[in-house]
Amino acid sequence: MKNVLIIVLPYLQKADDQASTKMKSWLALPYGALSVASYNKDIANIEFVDCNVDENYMTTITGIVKKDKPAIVGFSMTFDYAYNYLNEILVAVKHISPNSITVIGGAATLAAYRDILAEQPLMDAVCYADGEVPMQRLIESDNPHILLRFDPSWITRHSLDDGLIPIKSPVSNLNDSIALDYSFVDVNNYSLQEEFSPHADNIPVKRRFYLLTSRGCPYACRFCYKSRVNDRKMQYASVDKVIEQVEYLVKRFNMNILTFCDDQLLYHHKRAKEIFRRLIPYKLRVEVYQGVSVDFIDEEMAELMSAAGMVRAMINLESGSQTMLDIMIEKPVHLDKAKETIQLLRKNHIWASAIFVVGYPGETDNLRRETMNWIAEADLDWCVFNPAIPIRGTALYDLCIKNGYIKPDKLGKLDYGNYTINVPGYPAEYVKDQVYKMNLEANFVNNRAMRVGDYNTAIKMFKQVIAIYPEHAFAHYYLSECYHKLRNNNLALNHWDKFLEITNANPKWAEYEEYFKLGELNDNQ
Ligand code: B12
Ligand code: SF4
Repeated sequence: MKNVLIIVLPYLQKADDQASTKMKSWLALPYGALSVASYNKDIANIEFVDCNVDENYMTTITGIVKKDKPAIVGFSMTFDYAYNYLNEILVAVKHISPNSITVIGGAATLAAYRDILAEQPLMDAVCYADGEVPMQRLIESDNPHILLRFDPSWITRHSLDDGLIPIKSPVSNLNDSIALDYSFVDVNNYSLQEEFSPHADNIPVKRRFYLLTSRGCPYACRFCYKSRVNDRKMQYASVDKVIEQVEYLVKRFNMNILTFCDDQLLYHHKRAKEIFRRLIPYKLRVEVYQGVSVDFIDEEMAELMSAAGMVRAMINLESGSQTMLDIMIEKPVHLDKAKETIQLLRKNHIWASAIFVVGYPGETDNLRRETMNWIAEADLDWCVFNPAIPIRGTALYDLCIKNGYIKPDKLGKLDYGNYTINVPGYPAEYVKDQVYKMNLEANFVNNRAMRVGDYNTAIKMFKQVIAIYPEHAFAHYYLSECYHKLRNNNLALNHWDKFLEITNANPKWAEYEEYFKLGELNDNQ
C-alpha cells in the first residue's frame, strides 16, 4: 500500500481589538481532510497532521516525510489565510522527498487553483471540489502523473494549458462519507466557537461534533463561493445513516452537541423533519452552523427543530430590503413570511437570530435603513451584520474587480471580517462604520430582551459580548441599565463606571455614544 501524508495547513488568525469587526479564529475538526483520509484509509497507509494542533508541525512533518517517503502528500486549505504557510511546508517536503506527488484541495482552492499552480512550482495538482474520489483514483493509479494530467477533477499546469474545464467527482453515495475516522486526530484538541445565544452556557462540558448530511446547494447567491461551482446537484445521506453516525458519536465520544454544517439542511423538508424527529431521543443540543432558510420552516418543522434540541436558529435573511435581496441572492427569502417564521420559532422556544450581509454594491443608506426598519418590525432576538466580503471566485468579486471597487487580491490576504469595497459615494471606511452602527442599534440600543423587560436574558447576552470584547462600551452601558432595572445598584454602578472609563479613553466609543445619545438616555431615566 502507498504511504500518504495529509497535512491540514495552519489557518488560525489572532484576534483583533473589539472595535473592529474582525473574527477570531478557533480550532475546528478538519472535516474535509478527515473525510478524504477516512474514505481512503483501506487502500493506503495514511498519516495525518493538523498543523493547527501541533506547535512543532514542521518537525512532525519532516520526520514523517523522512521516515515514510510518502508517495502522495496532500495539503488541505479550507481558508484563504492558510495559503501563507503553504510554500514553506511544500518546499521542506519536496526537499526531503522530491518524488512525492504533492496535491492540494479544500474550499479556498476552488477559485484559486490558477494562482496556486502559477505561484507554487512544486505543487503538482489541485483537486477540484470533493476530494475523496479523486484521491482514491490517485492512490490506485500506477501512473499518477498521467492520471493527474487527464483526470477531470485534478487540475495541473498542463490541463490548464489544454483548456480543460475541471469537473467535480463526488462520492457516488454520500452514506460512504458520513462515518469519519476520528482516530486520525485527538478529538479533545478541538472546539467550535460557542453559538451566541442566552443558552450558550447551559452545557458545562461541551462535546461537540459536526455532521455534514448533504452536500451541494441549488442556489447561487452572488457573494457566496458556491455560486461558481459548476454542478449544483444536491446529494443526501440517508436518514438511517445519519442516525447511525449520531448513535456512534454519542456512544463513543459522549457527544452532547451536534452541529450540522450542511449548506441547505432544510431544503429536503421531509428528510430534515425525519432527522429532527429521530434525534429527539438523544437529548442533544442541536445547532445548524450554516443557518436555516425561513422559507422551509413551517409549524411542524419549528416544533421538530425544538424537540430535537435546537434552542437557537440563525436565519439566513441576508437583507431586510427586497431591493437588495433581488440584487444579491438567488434563493427564496420572503420577508413577510420571515416575520411569521420568527414568531413560530419564538413560540417553540427557539431564540431567533438572523444574519445580514451589508455593503453589497448598490446598497444605499436608504436601503440600509429599510433593513433596520424591517428588523425593528420583525422582532428578532439578535442580528449578525456581516460586511460583504468579495471572496475570490464569487460574482461579487468579479463585479468589484470589473468596476474597480477593489484591487485584485493576493492569495492568503483575504481579510475575512473587514470591508474593503469602495463604491463611488460609499468609501469602505464609511460603510464599515455603518455596519458597526447597525449592530449597535439592533442588538444594544433596541435590544429585544430589554424592550420586552426580559432583563435577565439581556444580561446574559451582554455578558457574553463582554467575555469576547471586555472593552465593549455599549455592552457595559446596557448591562448597567439592566441591573438598574433589577435594582442591583452596585452592579449597575460598576458597569456605568466602566462605560465612562471606556468612552473617556476611546474616541471611537465616545463618537458612538454621541451618535446614539446614550448619555441623554441615561439622564432621562
Ligand atoms: C464548517 C465550516 C467552518 C467551521 C470549520 C471548518 C473546518 N475546519 O473544516 C468553522 C466554524 C471553524 C468555520 C469558521 C469560519 N469559516 Co467556515 N466554513 C465551514 C463550511 C460551512 C463547511 C466546511 C466543511 O466542513 N465542509 C465539508 C467538507 C466535506 O468539505 P470541504 O471542507 O470543502 O472538503 C472537501 C474538499 O474541499 C476537498 N478537500 C479538502 N481538503 C482536501 C485535501 C486534499 C489533499 C484533497 C485532495 C481534497 C481536499 O475534499 C473534501 C471532501 O470532499 C464552509 C462552507 C462549505 N460549504 O464548504 C465554510 C468556509 C470554509 N468558511 C469560510 C469562512 C470565511 C469562515 C470564517 C472566516 C467565517 C467567519 N467570519 O467567522 C471562519 C474562520 C475560521 C477560522 N479560521 O477560525 C469560507 C472560506 C472562504 C475562503 N476562501 O477562505 C467558506 C468556504 C464559506 C464561505 N463563506 O464561502 N467554518
Ligand atoms: S444559499 Fe447559502 S450556500 Fe447556497 S449559494 Fe446562497 S449563500 Fe451560498
